[in-house]
Amino acid sequence: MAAAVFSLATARAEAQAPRILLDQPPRAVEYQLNRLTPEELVLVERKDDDVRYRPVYVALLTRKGIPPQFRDEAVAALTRMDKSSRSLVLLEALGRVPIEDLATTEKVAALLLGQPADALRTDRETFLKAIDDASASSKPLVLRAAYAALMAADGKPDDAWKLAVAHPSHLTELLLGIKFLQAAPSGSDVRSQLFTPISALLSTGPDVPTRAAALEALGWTRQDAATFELLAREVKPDADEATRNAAVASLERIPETAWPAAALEPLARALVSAVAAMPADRRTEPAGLDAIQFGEKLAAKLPDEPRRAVRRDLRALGVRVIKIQTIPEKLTFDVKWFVVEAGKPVQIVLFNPDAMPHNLIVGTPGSLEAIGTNGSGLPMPTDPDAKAFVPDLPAVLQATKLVREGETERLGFTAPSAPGEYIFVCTFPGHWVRMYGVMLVVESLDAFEVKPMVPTDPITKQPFTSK
Ligand SMILES: [Cu+2]
Repeated sequence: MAAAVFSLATARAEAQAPRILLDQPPRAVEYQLNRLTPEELVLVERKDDDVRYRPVYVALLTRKGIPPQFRDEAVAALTRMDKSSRSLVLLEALGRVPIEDLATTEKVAALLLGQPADALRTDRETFLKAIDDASASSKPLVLRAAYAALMAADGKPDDAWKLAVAHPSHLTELLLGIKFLQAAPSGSDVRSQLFTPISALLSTGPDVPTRAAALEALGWTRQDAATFELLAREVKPDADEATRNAAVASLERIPETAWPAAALEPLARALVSAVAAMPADRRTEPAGLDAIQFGEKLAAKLPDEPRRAVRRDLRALGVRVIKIQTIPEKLTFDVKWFVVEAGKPVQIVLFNPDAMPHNLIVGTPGSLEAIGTNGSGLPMPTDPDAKAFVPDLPAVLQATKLVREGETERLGFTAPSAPGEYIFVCTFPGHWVRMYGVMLVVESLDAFEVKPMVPTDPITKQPFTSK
């Protein structure tokens, strides 16, 4: 057979669409596809009635940063091509997603669990067979999703739980799959039912990985005061770190409206002690940063006196953590402004759940427009790790690389010594007019707390109306 080269569907795509040599061994085809950015991959030509294009659909379904319509297209094409069911196609896809790619895992699992209840019931045997075939060591994501799908098909966790208990290490995978039930039609009901078996399991003193998985799962069950209290009890200075981190991650999912007032101050203090017990250089690792940041959130809910005391203790730990997320499809950050102390260490933790890449640049007061327009006008660098769209201007103080979907980037630096309204902005082309905010640098955070002020929005020239 002659070497087949993708011909290109449209003139516009022709300019950019990469050529893939399909008539090569599967590994070589995969290699070519793996080298493409998500933006390039979606431009590759494909035909759903020609199996040679199968690897293209597999890549679209399992790669990071692919917009939802292309994943949908890939599932439909693979179902037809393989004469298979959607459930089976999606379980197979989960067997290919790297375990550390949480964003893609969640999206593919949501396509599986988000099917109508009837469809899930029809595919019950498929889930049982997947559980039978997959091993926890080689296909953990398949196991997690198959257990979640089985529970969703049954509308209750009973049979899945019994099955997991009967297989070594499967219970941990079932627990880690509970979050996938968010997408299922009966998901919240099944999740509530899981509170009882999980709290019973915790009282039996399971090994550390099972305990951590159970605590992690608990925050997805009943998101109420009882769950909060159960989790808060696990945040003790003498708890092992895996247990404590899992409890904190789970606590963060309980809505503030459900927080029991009496539990907040002891928990905030326990977090302070836990972080204080960590060596200083480890406090800036994700678990330390999460604990500090959650401590700040708890402190905000306390009455004046304990609030100031907890905040002082948190500051004494030496790191100011600012968590910023992008809001998917909205071209905004979830933080409009934040305050830091002049000359003190700061850690900005930027998480991008959006399918589109974003960056974050910190600049001097008044530099928003200059950094925005100059950064956006730069070409995309060919090196994927280069800091893209960062203009060569003295006003630029700090910059992240381009953060892709599901990635977290940490920016650690010392706050400027001169107080003022510094700016932060995303300079991906077209974003800066909406994706910006202010880093307010103050002489003293103690003084700021006694007499707070709101910085000015650098575009509207009005004070910000929210944080
Ligand atoms: Cu952006």
